[in-house]
Amino acid sequence: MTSTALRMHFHPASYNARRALAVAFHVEAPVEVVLCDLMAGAQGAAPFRALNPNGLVPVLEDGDFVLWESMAIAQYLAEKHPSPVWPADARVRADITRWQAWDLAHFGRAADVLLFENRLRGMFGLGAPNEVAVAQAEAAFTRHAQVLDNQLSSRTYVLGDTLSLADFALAGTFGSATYAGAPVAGFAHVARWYDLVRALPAWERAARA
Ligand SMILES: N[C@@H](CCC(=O)N[C@@H](CS)C(=O)NCC(=O)O)C(=O)O
Repeated sequence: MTSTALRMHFHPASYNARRALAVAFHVEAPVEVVLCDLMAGAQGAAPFRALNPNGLVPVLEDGDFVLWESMAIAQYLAEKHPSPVWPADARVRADITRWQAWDLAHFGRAADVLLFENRLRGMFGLGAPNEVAVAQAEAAFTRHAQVLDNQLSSRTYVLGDTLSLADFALAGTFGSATYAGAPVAGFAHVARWYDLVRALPAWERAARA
């Protein structure tokens, strides 16, 4: 195991970055947090674009290896620092990846629309929310949250009794959705689970970073 310090480009308002940093803390990766000042536009500057041409956080630097996309970062860190959140079993890994993919394709997408319409538009002077887009995203979010709530109705964590990268993935989105004013009420199992994940020392530490 290498002991080279990793660099995580991060912004405290980003739940995608929080998810990746929480995993880093949880698996005890030696990570240095580097602020990318999104409010000042640092993500658009050439040095950052050279790391991530998408201009988004998080980005992980491990020596000359540069990785963007929070789910990929989480898997990479957990692979390098073995722990129960990313066990070797192929089926468990596929199950985790399933939920990460579902988040990116469905759950998180609905939450992102609401984040843009309800929060970012106002923040950046982009006009009033598009009511049609909000209604569609709320309906999609509700449908997807129900899937998660059903999954958690008989499990402590998303996969079962054991915390995994799936929990970090989905808790990041749920946190962002809550901030975005998504219809998060009425999903009792999700609420119980989210409180559990938020109380993890690694999550709390990432939330304070
Ligand atoms: N799918 C990416 C999404 C990353 C992303 O959207 N990051 C946002 C913050 S949550 C960002 O950097 N936004 C800056 C911008 O849009 O200019 C991931 O999971 O890492």
